[in-house]
Amino acid sequence: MVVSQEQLTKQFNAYVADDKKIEPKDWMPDAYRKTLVRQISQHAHSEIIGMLPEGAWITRAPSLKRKAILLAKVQDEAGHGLYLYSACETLGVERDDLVADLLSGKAKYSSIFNYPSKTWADIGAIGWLVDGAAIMNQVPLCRCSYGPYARAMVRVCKEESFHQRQGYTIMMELMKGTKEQRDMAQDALNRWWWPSLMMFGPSDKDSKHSAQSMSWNIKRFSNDELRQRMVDMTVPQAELIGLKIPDPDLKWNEKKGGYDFGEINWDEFYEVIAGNGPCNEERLEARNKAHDDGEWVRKAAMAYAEKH
Ligand code: FAQ
Repeated sequence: MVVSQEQLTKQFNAYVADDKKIEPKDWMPDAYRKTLVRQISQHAHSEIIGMLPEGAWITRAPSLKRKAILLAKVQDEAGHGLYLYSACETLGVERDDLVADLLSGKAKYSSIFNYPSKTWADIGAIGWLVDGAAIMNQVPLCRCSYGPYARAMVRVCKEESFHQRQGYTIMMELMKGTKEQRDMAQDALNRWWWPSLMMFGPSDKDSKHSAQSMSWNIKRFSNDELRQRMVDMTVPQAELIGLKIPDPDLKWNEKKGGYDFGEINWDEFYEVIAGNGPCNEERLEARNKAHDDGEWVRKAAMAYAEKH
């Protein structure tokens, strides 16, 4: 029986409306597939590039215990990248092509990873704020309409919640320390706060994909809704350990039951995603070098696979 395009579209829309999962072999509109490839591949690239700012501190972490914890965390991020590339491949794209787009600078990855990790406190701030923002954004993605992405997110979120606590305990310990350590923690918060809020993407009025992605149940909440939740969750955590959020406009708003906060520097955000952030060049260079250095491993793995 030949099923018309119209019937397929109707069936797809009914699935989405009933909150059922779309699976790789199901029919889906081209634009839905394209959106998923875009978002999942950017997400995968973010996990891989995201290993760099923290990886730089593994050898410098202040104790063997902290080195082991950080090593495990960075390794988790590599794993997240791999689940995400696999989820993306179920949509009919080749991982090699996705990686090539990352290495050439064509593909986007999260703006946040283009900022430098200058001190040990930055590792606390990254875990607390960056993984915190990642969880806020990714818990709703566990209910995304595309099955392989949703399922990958379940495990990723469990691991991210460990990461977030790991970062917060670093900040907590520093805040119990000397004045120098407390200043270091505050300085890290000052530098990572605004870039962490930028992770949620442009404000709703400028977000070109949100409306469509929400109607397909890929995204469940808008960029601004999730950003507001992040602020509301994080401010009490900062206060509890004596840190000050670097925002003079931050104020509790009784009526809305959340914080009002200052304007994000959108010029900075767009510069960073256009490739002109503080570390964009360095990140791509490091990733290209790792890829080139690993060529013999890929060749050996292919030769082994061909033999068996
Ligand atoms: N950075 O219309 P929208 C992590 C782009 S994982 C760079 O709002 P959308 C774990 C966007 O792609 C962090 N580009 O787009 C970890 C689009 O460009 P395009 C990554 C951004 O897709 C922790 C354009 O702007 N998480 O941190 C950013 O509806 C520690 C218009 O934007 C994910 O990827 C940005 N911040 O909403 C790892 C989560 N924001 O493609 C290591 C999944 C926007 O048209 C260490 N992704 N753009 O050229 C999402 O939820 C969504 O894709 C958003 C953006 C919310 C990021």
